Amino acid sequence: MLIPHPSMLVAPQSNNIEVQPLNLDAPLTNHSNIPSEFVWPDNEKPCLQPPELKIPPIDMKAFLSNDPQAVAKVCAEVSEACKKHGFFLVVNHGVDKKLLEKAHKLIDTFFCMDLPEKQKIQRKLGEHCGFANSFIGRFASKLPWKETLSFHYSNDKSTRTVEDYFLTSMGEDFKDFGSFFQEYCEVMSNLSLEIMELLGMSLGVSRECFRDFFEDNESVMRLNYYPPCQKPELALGTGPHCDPTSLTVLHQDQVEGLQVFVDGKWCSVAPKEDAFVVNIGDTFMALSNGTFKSCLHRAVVNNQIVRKSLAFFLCPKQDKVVTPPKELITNENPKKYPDFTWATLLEFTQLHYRLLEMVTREKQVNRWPPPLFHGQQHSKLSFNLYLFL
Ligand SMILES: O=C(O)CCC(=O)C(=O)O
Repeated sequence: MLIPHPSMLVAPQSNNIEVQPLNLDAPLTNHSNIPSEFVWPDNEKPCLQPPELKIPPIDMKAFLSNDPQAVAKVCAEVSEACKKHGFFLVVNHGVDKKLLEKAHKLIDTFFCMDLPEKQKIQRKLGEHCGFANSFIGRFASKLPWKETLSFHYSNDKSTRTVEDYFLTSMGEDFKDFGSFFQEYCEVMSNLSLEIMELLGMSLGVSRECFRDFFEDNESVMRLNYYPPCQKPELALGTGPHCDPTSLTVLHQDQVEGLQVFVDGKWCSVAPKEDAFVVNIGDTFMALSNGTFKSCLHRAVVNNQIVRKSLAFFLCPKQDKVVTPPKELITNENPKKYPDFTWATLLEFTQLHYRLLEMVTREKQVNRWPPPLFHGQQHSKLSFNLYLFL
């Protein structure tokens, strides 16, 4: 039986975040069609059985073993994957299976609450934290078939950003929820810093170079919840986008849905319980002076079961200047992007999301730098951030 999620039944509003039921007088299950706001144009509709992307499982234990041969092998694999498409898996990462199981359970706990409860932390226009459903108030078309809960994490050990956020906005009942995700983010931050060592070595700079850069990271965590959709061939859970952040460390449940655009076609990334999916974001692409790619991806939905994913988006401290290490700027590979701070890029994503609709896939791949950094050449550039934040 198809079970629509009640909070999907909300209409987009243009100037405020109040939600109104869509004018549907019967449950969605009785409708042969989904609301038109969720229907994607023909040229962007999902392919539900794409080929699988063969991405290398990167053995973190081998990397951390300090065995020179094992390290060299892992670095070569990462380098190849990141130059080609920017996606890889990490296995033997040391993250406790129980932590992941609990995280997935808590996603259910949160998203299965009644809508008014979740709306206690409804994300407001212009903000990137809180609960969002149907991206109300932002867009009137191409809505993602999902709900999300996003929050900030700071690696400044004197703060407990996540715990405080939930305690303040949801009350005492959410203290444990907040402290659990505080711990989850700490674990993700540590893993991301290890991956940064690996990326540094794979790029031929020092092991510490990027680790040090991200040591005081101010990152974003997002829980994605995709209810079943009776017309999965018309809708998308997450629209095509590249992450503007630096590195994404994602854990998906056992339900297929993540797709990556590689070699001109959409490919699926099969779920693997013991692995994290890691992808390069735009900010790291700039830090690597364009050597490593930030890749277009999206998530499709299905008509049977809920799909869940947990995404940790590693970001630099907001005022840090993003500039590649000098070893990566050469005569053969001159500096590709102007320096910027993550705060500026974040502001850009908020002010100008959906400013530029992508015309062709080719343009999407060449979308950097955003117009903000590139004078008035809007027509030549495309920067697809609108579905990210
Ligand atoms: O759920 C997924 O697999 C992808 C999620 C994603 O791309 C995002 O949250 O930005």
